[in-house]
Amino acid sequence: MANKSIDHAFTTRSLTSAASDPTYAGALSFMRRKYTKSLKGADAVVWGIPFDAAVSNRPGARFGPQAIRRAAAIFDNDPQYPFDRDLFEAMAVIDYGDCLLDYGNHQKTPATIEREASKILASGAFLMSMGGDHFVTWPLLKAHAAKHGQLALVQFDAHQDTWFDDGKRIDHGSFVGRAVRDGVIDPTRSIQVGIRTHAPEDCGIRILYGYDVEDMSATQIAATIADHVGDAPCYVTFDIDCLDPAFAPGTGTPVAGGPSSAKMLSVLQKLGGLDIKGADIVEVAPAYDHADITAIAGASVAMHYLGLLAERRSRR
Ligand SMILES: [Mn+2]
Repeated sequence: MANKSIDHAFTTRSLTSAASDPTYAGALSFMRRKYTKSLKGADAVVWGIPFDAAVSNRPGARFGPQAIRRAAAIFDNDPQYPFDRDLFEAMAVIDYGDCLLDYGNHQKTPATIEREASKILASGAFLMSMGGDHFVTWPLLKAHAAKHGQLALVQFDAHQDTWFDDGKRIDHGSFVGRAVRDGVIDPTRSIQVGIRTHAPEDCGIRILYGYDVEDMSATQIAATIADHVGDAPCYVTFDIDCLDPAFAPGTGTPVAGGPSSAKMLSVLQKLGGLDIKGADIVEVAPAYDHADITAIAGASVAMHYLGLLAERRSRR
């Protein structure tokens, strides 16, 4: 048992290098990153946003960050597949904990998330957020656009999230339309992947529907995304309900006929050419999960974001 340690999340002094906690024990943080509210020296920040008051169907995504952190314990200190590297060898990643929200005052929620996200982004670190329902992406997009300008949105989702919006609603199904109308995202460079519902409007965003995704290979899907987004600064949001309920039962609004986790993780791995400015994973609701299927898929999406970031940094 050489070089073994435990509780890396609070015992480590370094923000880099893989942890060696046993996968079945030790303090949980995302991939055992150091838990800290200090942004100093962080290249990337993992942050939980435990909010699910905007759902149209089943609640429970407020437990998403906890479930994803726990599932992330499966990533031990071996090089992470498919990146074949210690993601933290040269990249300092912290777990910033969660966003504190007033569960009795939801109208304050978007401003709180935006303010806290802006604080993190001001440090220069990459922000990878864990929802929460999909409403949380709205204030996250605003914070990222304030720093980087108008963004292309790459959205993995069963739903377009362009339903009715009056600019004030706290609704997980309308943030995309709002982001288009407010100029936060450029619809002509944005793309939605895995859509299996029809909203009243597409807002000019390119859609790859669920059955298109079924017919296409991961390589074709990734190439279509890369062609459409081009060199625009982009934000990637992954609603876990993009996956078929067979691969992600633990979510609020499941829709049959979706892709596998293998296919979509493979797509993510191939997006290294994009100029990704921020990313999130949302809608993991562990109360409806079985054997951590959904939480593991969500943790894997998050790990892939960090893998792409580690690859990008090594290319510099
Ligand atoms: Mn969604």
